[in-house]
Amino acid sequence: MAEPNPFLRQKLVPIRGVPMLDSLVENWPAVEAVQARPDDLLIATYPKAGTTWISEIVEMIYHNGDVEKCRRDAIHVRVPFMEMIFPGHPTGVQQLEAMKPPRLIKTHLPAQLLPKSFWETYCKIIYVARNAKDEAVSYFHFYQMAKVHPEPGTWQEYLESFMSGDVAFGSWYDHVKGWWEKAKEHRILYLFYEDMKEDPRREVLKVLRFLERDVSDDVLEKILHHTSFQEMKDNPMVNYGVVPSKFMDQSVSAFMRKGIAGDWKNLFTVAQNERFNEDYERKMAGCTLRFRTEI
Ligand code: PPS
Repeated sequence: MAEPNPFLRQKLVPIRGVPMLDSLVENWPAVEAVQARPDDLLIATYPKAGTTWISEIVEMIYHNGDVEKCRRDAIHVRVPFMEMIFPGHPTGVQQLEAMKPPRLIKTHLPAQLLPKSFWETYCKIIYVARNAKDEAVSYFHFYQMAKVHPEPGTWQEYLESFMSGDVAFGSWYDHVKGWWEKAKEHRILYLFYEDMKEDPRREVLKVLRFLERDVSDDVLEKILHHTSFQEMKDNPMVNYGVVPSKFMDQSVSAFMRKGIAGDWKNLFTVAQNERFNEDYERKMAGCTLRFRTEI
């Protein structure tokens, strides 16, 4: 009988108290030793916050709107996922080491686990946050299709895991708060998914200012068009269509699933919503962060 694939339906194990996919543990010393460069741009997010979207926007900015250059490879090759291990591929760390600067780097690590060289080099960081309810829904669908994760169980069971932070990369609440605190002292552009949905032009202009770059109006239009949900959904270089279905089964749920704010209303029951709100107030008490759960 064939051995079970160790990358499928992995268990979560704590790394410095944060639940992580089992496969990441062995590689952790290499992650901690990553040497950041001052010209790196780190894209940090909790999973499902709009990582791929902001990555493609920045790629388009770096390539002055040249769509063909942005189609040269899949997004996880162009913007290596620092702490990740894909079976049969170089690790995120190895990809970064082989990459020519300026590097774009993806991470889902909570701020307290970021390799210290990123703080020391003072490189720029873009953090994107998304409201907790849509996060829970998007992550639940992702757990079902991206089979590196543990089985999610029912929606009710998954929601409990999400609220208690027992999901890959840990607590959403701690993640958004940890990075919010860091944004007070580091060069971090803290963006919100809901703002990007509401007015992508305004948010891309913010990114341009932060990166101290300028593009023509034509290029800005190209960036907005190329990174619209529909364009990205149809683009195999960003929709993860190149990942084998045994790892990401898009027939279970598409990676580019709905791309909206407020989808949580289709899944949360009234009772779940009440319980979630109460728990949310407790966990976010004293924090100045404000999220919109619809736009
Ligand atoms: S991952 O796996 O953590 O890297 O996923 P991530 O890219 O952070 O998040 C995936 C969700 O972002 C939505 N998405 C978009 N929404 C609007 N516009 C654009 N262009 C866009 N690109 C990706 C994607 O659909 C996932 O959200 P859900 O709610 O599941 O649809």
